Amino acid sequence: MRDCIFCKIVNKQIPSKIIYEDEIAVAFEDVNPQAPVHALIIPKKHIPTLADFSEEDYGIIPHIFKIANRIAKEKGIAERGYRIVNNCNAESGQTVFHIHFHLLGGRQMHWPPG
Ligand code: DGP
Repeated sequence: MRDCIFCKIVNKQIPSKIIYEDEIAVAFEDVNPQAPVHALIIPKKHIPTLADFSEEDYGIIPHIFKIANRIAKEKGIAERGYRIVNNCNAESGQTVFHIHFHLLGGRQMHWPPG
């Protein structure tokens, strides 16, 4: 999608620190990290939110989780613990409308989230 910032990252039209990439997904460092490890994992396909998934899109989810676990292991946080977050639509705090999963770790997390 032309005006989507994450599509521009996928298409290398704007720079990002890419950690992982395959034909389905890309993972890169969040520009405003909220933890020592803060990656965003996104499908290359432009889907605005989880609520916009069609039946054919659900296969992306296990793929994203597999990438998250791989990155967590590479970053040394798999045993300590990590959190995966998806914000869906305005009340959750979603600001970029290309679905993304936050992988956060490297510090003590709190519950409930704000
Ligand atoms: P959310 O609130 O769930 O929509 O999170 C959007 C995240 O995207 C937020 O943590 C900051 C990050 N972000 C926004 N623009 C950019 C960008 O241009 N590059 C990178 N690397 N991250 C971005």
